[in-house]
Amino acid sequence: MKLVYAIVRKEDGNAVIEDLTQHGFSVTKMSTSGGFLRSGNTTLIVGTQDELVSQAIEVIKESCGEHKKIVYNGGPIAGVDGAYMNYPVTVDVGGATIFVLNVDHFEKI
Ligand code: 2BA
Repeated sequence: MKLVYAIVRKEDGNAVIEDLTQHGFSVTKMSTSGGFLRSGNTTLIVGTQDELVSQAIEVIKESCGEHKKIVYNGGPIAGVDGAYMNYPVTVDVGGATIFVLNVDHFEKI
């Protein structure tokens, strides 16, 4: 058995939990903070059989893997007649840091 630790962005946490649960994985969510940015993130713990680890990682990747997103808050630029408008910018969002650990013993009582 393995324990998968996935550190994801706080805003991605619920979606990843939902996807993992729908695929039959049990998940524990912890509210954590990154040591570098000191801002909140979410750490998910998934205990699963060895042969299902790659599927769990695939689900996490599908749900919150790094991707490009177009946002419209790149800052206002001057428009005609003194009006201001936002312009679209492409940003990288998502991503996860994943650790897979061996489990020596597992039981539910
Ligand atoms: P990521 O490498 O994607 O890491 C995101 C979060 O995952 C980290 O948040 C931390 O909570 C966790 N994490 C990553 N690698 C880990 C490890 N080896 N052991 C334990 N936890 C780990 P933060 O620490 O707030 O880091 C946020 C982002 O800042 C990192 O994104 C990375 O791009 C950058 N970063 C982190 N440490 C850095 C450093 N010493 N120098 C420069 N950039 C750093």
